[in-house]
Amino acid sequence: MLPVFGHLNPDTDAVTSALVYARLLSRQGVEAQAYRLGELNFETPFVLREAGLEAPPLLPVLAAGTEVALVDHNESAQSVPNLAELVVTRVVDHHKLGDLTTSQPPYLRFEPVGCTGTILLGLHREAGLKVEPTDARLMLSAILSDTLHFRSPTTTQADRDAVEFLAPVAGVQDVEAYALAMFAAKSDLGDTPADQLLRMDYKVFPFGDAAQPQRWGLGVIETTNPAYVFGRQAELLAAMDKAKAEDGLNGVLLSVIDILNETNRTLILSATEDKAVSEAFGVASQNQVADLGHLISRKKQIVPTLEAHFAPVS
Ligand SMILES: [Mn+2]
Repeated sequence: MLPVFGHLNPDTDAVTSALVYARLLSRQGVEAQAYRLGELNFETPFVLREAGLEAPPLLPVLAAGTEVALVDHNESAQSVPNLAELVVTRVVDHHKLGDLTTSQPPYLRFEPVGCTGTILLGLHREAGLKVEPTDARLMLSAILSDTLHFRSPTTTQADRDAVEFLAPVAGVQDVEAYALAMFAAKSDLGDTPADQLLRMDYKVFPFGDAAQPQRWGLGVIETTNPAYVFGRQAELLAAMDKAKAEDGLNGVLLSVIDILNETNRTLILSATEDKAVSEAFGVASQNQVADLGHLISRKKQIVPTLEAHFAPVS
């Protein structure tokens, strides 16, 4: 039974892509089982409930040599801690290639599209398999989630075409209303502890080179209610400080994305973060907040800019 899983601090795409890819593989004769690497955010339970599905189980500790399939990620810092001991046989992903190495020739499927769900739809077509309504809803939800319903600059025509195809198969008549319901569920954060809010959509990235290695934690809160998040600014800054120490990081940033207005205001923890952000983005912070304007994609805008900033000067 091939374990299939997405990244740590899973988002909707990480969870639904594991479910959809495991089912696709099973329909193609490769017995596979979906897992998740952590607790769900507030959006994914809504999606699973609408699809009539349970969350996949947490990934158990896997013995060295176990074959696995990765979806929606490929960097070891975002995966299971003992990834280096496992045998990665398949990756379906839409992120930049990181430090992945394998002991055998793997099946790799990377496409520069807005969502792993879009790639998975293509795999169904290539295999000549009819898309089941439940899988259609999962892929549709993931695309709406990852692209913020086409607001993100990561959106491609392939994502738009996929949504147009999937919505009727999934039985979703009003895509706009469904996307807004997903975003409302995601924004309903209640009294979730600040630590958990920080880690809900949080990834660690290596920057720089061997001579000056940097590890940064980059969190994102996508919300239709940014005022609520900024009401908890002090707690969130304390959580960032703690994460920085615990994970031995050089810096931590938390970007609060206003989904409906497509803006990014990023919390700045200390002088280190302030220096990096003002040099990399040309934006000075005020009261520990840097206004990054319409830079709402970590993948396409924040990470590449920081990567260039920390790149060794030759
Ligand atoms: Mn994704």
